[in-house]
Amino acid sequence: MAKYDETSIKILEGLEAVRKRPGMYIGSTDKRGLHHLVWEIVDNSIDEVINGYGNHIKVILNKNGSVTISDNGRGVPIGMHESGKSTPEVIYTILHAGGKFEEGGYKVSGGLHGVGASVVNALSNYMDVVIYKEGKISNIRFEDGGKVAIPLKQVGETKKTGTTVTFFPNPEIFKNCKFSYTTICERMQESAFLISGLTIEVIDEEDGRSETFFYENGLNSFIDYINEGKSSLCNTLNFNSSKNGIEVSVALQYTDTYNENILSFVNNVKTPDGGSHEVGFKTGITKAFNDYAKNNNLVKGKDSLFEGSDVREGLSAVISLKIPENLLQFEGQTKSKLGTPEARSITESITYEQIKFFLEENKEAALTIIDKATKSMEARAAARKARELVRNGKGKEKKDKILSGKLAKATGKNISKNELFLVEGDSAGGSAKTGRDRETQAILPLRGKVLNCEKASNNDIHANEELNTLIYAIGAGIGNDFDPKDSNYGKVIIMTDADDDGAHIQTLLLTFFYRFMRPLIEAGMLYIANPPLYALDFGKYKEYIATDEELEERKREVKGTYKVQRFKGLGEMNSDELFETTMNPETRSLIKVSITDAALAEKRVSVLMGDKVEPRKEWIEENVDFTLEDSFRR
Ligand code: 1YM
Repeated sequence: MAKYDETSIKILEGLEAVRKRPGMYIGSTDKRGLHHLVWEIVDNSIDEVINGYGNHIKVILNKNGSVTISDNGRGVPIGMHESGKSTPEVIYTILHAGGKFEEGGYKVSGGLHGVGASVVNALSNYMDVVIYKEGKISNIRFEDGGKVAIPLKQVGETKKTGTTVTFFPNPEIFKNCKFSYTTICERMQESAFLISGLTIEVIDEEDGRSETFFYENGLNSFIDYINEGKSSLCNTLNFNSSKNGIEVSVALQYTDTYNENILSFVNNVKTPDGGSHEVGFKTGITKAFNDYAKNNNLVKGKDSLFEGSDVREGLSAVISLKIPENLLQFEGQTKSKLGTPEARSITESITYEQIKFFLEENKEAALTIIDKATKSMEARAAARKARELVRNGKGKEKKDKILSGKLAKATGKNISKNELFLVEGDSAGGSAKTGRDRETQAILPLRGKVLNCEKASNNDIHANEELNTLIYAIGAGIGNDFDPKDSNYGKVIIMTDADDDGAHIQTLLLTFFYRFMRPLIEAGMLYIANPPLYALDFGKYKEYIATDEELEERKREVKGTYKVQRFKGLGEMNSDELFETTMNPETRSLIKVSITDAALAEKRVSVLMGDKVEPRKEWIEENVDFTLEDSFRR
């Protein structure tokens, strides 16, 4: 018995360590860390499916803020563990417990943290586990970060098998405990793409939304989804290979767009920062195209070799690897980049062989893609010449001419403090020019609609006056040459009306920045201004209000007489008002644009550029990270 107490104390100490340093186990305690809890539990269900048991996973966001995950696998083992505790108690309370509890199990999914269900338990107010197995329904409940509240007991009979886990995250640990339906759907959809035949349901009990993901054709379905609405240049190409226990599966297709879209996964978990498998894939493609072009006299001379980016224009690809645990290596702070060196060589050789074979067998598609790559190569050369001109001072005249009369420059020389406002319309542009802080704030009014960059090439961009002005004003190049360190401004701020038109212009600009100046977003230098929607006019002074909810709240609180003024556009504010509410660093609130996940953003940009207003609004709400710089408006 004494031994039992000792191990119990050790376990509680273990879970206590998780609570003290949650970041060590789940990366962070922000939105990302919160969702990590869900992935940990879902990964156990996915492992079960991959091992051949079950085909259905359900994720329910409950009304009270807890989340329930269930599967129809074998059910967590319910026997006694050698320690004298029930197996579920061991699984959910001992750190790093997992894997082989009965014969034949082996962990395939996860692998990034792989810390398991006990960490989720440690970081939850309660966790409730229901197991359907051996004809019985069994239940165990933990409270207060993993203390057994109700030991494992039978609560009924059943013919089903499976596991259901419900947990409520600890609000003292997580800054924000609200799960995002969209984030969960996105990840679950990805898992459904990667595991053909698996059905995943996501249900939001709060507002009744639900989604079911099921794909029969795995990676091919994934490519269809990514390329939805785009014109393809060839059928989806599909190949697999395995060597030394590493399995590689790839699906790819070219479209007539100009962007590259490569998604990679290891053991069913996304590797957003790529790594050795992506490097191998890219090298293989570049080699295959160059060899094919040389052998068929499609490029001349040693100087006109394709660069990688040339042969990836318009390419969508999904790369999925299965790597045994002993060969898994990850790099980077978030462990989101594959390091395993063997993954590179095997992915490179299979990609090279398959692409070369594909090009030889599909002459027409090959010529179309080679033609596209050749144009990209030529555009690269042209861009280099243009840059050299500017660098040698010859292009300066053109640049000054383009900017003159449009850009109101900031007088201050401290670039990191300087801000560029991109303002919708000449009238608001005028107010902004008058009201601004001349030392640090520059104004560039945008006339009319910005070019839709979703399908624009570098040449189209350079031919567009509006975007040219913007590129010159920022002064840090474009595309592969863009370097945020060269930016003339520390912040670039999009300032549009708070209506549908404004949202559209915002989207067009975000698309442009996403496609052609992505490092600016990654460096946290792109912002959206947040003009007020209303003012309460008390006669002597005005109070500005950002949202409809806030307006309702203030109406209830405020006594006395006032008029409600609704701002339809920036133009309705005079220059002082515009400065005070939207531009003054002391009083404004800015929204920092952040792309946590470039691949999803890519899909969203496609969604955004469609005609539907609703998904666009939802995108802006969900994606533009609402980290308000100044926490509230005065
Ligand atoms: C909603 C979460 O955990 N399902 C699940 C988990 C396990 C098993 C089946 C299972 C595994 C094995 C044998 C085996 C287990 N997970 C763990 C650990 N759903 C969910 N379904 N029999 C059943 O691996 O041999 C241990 S068992 F530790 F990873 F959590």
